[in-house]
Amino acid sequence: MTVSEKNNSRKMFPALTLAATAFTKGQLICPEAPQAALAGRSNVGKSSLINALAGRKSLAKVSAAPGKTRSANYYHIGETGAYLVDLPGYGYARCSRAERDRWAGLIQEYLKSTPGLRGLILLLDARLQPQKADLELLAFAASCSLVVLPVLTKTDKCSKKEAAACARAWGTHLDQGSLVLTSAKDRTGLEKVWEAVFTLCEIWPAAPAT
Ligand SMILES: Nc1nc2c(ncn2[C@@H]2O[C@H](COP(=O)(O)OP(=O)(O)OP(=O)(O)O)[C@@H](O)[C@H]2O)c(=O)[nH]1
Ligand SMILES: [Mg+2]
Repeated sequence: MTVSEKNNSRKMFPALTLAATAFTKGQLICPEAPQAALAGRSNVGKSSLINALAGRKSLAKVSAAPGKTRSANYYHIGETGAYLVDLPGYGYARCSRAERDRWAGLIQEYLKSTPGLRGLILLLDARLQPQKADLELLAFAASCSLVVLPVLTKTDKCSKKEAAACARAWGTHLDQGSLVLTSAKDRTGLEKVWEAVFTLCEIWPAAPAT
């Protein structure tokens, strides 16, 4: 992508602002409001993708150590009334059993009890074969009849060949054609993710003035 393409793509992105943080099921908000949520294993790059989508460095907290996001974080999408929601990661083996159960309970409750949820953006590491925890979440999403948008992350860290092999491996579990390849680092694929969010939430937000 050229510098001018990067600048143009930034201009079309709406602002994201933190609206609410839910550590417990009782703190989940706005179940009826249109929203799309980012889910994926710990460390896959959910919060980094939120920052890249917002064009901000530290809107969402990012860490090289897994288990950084411990709450469901709701972000306003511009002034549309719709939300983008950053969920805690799952499958992080090194935190306590109680903590893992709490996060899984929060994610499942959010997915089950949010009628406004228009789609789940499922983040998958472009360098890895499908993992058990990913397949479990995919099955859970199917049991809730959720639309899933699969997104490969960290494509800057692998070759095109590796990312294509990962996409093929996912082809037996989901519609390979709908996979979006992204990198929060070099800003690949962000327009496609935003377009999918706009379509899912049926919004066409005004871009912030630059
Ligand atoms: N090279 C590269 N690194 C990335 C990318 N996305 C995320 N990372 C790195 O991966 C690590 C984890 O990123 P996070 O965004 O915190 O991951 P997360 O999925 O929100 O993690 P939890 O909150 O623990 O569930 C950080 O060190 C990021 O800098 C990417 O596209 N490219
Ligand atoms: Mg996070």
